Amino acid sequence: MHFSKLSLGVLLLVLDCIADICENPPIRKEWRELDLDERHDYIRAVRCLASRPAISGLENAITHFDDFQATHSDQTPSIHWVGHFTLWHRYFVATYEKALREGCGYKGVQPYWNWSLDASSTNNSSMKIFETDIFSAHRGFGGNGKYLTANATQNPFNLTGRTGGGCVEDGPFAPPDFMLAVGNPKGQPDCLRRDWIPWIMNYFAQQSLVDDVLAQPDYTSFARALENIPSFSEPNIHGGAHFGVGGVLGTLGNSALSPGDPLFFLHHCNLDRIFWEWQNQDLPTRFHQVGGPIMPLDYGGKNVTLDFEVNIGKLASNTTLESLLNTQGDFLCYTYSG
Ligand SMILES: [Cu+2]
Repeated sequence: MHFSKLSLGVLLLVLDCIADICENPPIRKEWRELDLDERHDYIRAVRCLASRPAISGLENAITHFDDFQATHSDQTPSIHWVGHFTLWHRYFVATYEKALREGCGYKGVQPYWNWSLDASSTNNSSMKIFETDIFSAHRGFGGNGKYLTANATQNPFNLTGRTGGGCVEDGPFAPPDFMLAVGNPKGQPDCLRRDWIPWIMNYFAQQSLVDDVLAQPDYTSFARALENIPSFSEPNIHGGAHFGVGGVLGTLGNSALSPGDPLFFLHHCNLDRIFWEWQNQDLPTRFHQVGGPIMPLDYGGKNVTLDFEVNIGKLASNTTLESLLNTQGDFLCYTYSG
């Protein structure tokens, strides 16, 4: 009798575990694969997130959308040019997607922007990359800001070819409806800004550069190729949308505050899709492989391991790198359309 009770308990436990396994993963899609209603529902949910109260307790965070910007800002020095860069951002985007679903009734998936589809491989100064639906006022996230001059302090890398810097003036994220409190003096939120730089966008978003990253033989070299060096003398696919869209004065070009532009999540979702595609070339190995430095750019120093813990503050619980490797495991549950 006692034995059978125990067996029943074990059986229920096993059934419970099976129920947790990701059976029908939501399929994340490219922005253009979403129909107009799906796009508007995503935008509605992002705006809803920006109307819900903050939970992070971080400085100047007023809304739950702010929480994400503030959490990234808080950790900026320890999550870039490190071995956990890809997995930290994977967790961050998945948590944002969850917040849209659970906090704002979003029924769809986290979309990505495959910028390689829009990049010109023959003309770096082409503006065509900015004519894509992503920047449409009605079918996307609105366009560029007005041109503003930038002084040497604002533009330490002396980036050329800037075209904006002012507030995004059209679409769903224009002021005064959508304002950013984090990183600005208390009580003085600023608008979302964009500062398109065509040559960076076209050059860094090339499919050939993505292919080079995908050809890397192991996690450490993959992660390093994705971020490359903190300089504009060599291209890197991570920097493409950051500095091609955000430029010098734009939100997405500010390394700490970049998640203030809702496009951050479509850009990083695309990088995650590239990571997923790379993993899919050899899943048995790449579900169990991490590497790269714990400290930024410290390639001779201590490396991250599978049990290395990442945290995204109060947005979600701490977790290990290992738990984040499988997008269809018992921790994360999603896949990509291609
Ligand atoms: Cu980041």
